[in-house]
Amino acid sequence: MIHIQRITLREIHLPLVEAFQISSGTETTRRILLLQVENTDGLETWSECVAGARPNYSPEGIDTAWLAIREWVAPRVLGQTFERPQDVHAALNRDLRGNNMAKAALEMATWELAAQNKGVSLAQLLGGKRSAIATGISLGIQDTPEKLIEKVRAALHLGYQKVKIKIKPGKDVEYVAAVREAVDPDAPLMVDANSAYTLNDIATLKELDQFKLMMIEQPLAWDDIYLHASLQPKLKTPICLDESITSEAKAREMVALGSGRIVNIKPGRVGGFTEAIAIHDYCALQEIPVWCGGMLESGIGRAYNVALASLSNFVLPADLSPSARYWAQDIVTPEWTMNKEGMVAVPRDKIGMGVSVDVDRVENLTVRKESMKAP
Ligand code: OSB
Ligand code: MG
Repeated sequence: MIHIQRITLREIHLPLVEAFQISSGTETTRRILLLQVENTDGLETWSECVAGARPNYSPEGIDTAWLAIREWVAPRVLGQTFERPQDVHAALNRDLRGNNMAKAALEMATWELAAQNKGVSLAQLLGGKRSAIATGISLGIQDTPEKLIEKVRAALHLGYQKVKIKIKPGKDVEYVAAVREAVDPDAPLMVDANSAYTLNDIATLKELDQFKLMMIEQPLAWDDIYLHASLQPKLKTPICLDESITSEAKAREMVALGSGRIVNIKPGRVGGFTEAIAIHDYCALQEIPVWCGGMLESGIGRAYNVALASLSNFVLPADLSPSARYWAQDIVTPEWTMNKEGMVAVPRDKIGMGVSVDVDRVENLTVRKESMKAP
């Protein structure tokens, strides 16, 4: 039974090992919103709200998510009884629009509580069958093509099964051409534009076709489905939608219009696991491959992504780099690691998410804290 009595929000600051630049902004220190969620039966868990510091990826930021959780999300759940996490999802979506990352942070915590309650791993509760996840790296925009080549080579050497290169106008064809020239002609490369282009850029986007990219992620506007449908038939490279897929309904629009051929699923972006699984299942039926994206999560958010990526239609490598790629020290034990074949193990033999939170360290890193209790 899900019956939450207390939710504690905390903001921690974790410096990234290296700054991460995408077309819409740069992150150097991650401001992370964590939730500590206590059930009445003594079960307790942690979850992560994946919103960034600024609304340059989606309309949410950690400050708006904090407000949304305190004012609207938490009051719908605290002190109420739910049989299943899916019921929490339904309660959070009744007449409460958007705020998906705020909703997801709490909805996903209830899946973890349910896994602990049943004594199964989170992956098992979600219906995931994989025991390891093929992993890709996401490389931020670099100052020069030479620096990018160096990073791509290092990533391939570490065993990453996919290398995603962030692009923006002026840092696209030249950079990708240099990389393709420098690495194996079959090296698994893709690009992510984070909405930096418009239909006026078709010539540039078509030029990218020559580099045998696995896909181009979110070339056009962050909330667009319609214009991507006129772009996809003009490109050989499959379009993968990220920002635009905020629900199963959006995935249906993508398929109906032909706006893309691959979906990046981030549970935070879609309001949690219930919706993420619905998108996964729908895409499986439509033979649309999916993969699990990342939001520079700490080891807590990463645990939730690993569990989700164990589902069967997550057939392409996930943005699930190991802890050391992002942090000098993660906030979970054990830290997330990747083997030489580019695989991250799913902790299927542990109950729940499979890592424990270093609570003392989180306490030390906390810059802001607020608790909400059941009435
Ligand atoms: O578009 O996938 C994205 C990070 C922040 C915001 C958006 C994106 C990303 C990444 C990072 O690509 C992936 C990761 O967590 O390694
Ligand atoms: Mg993306």
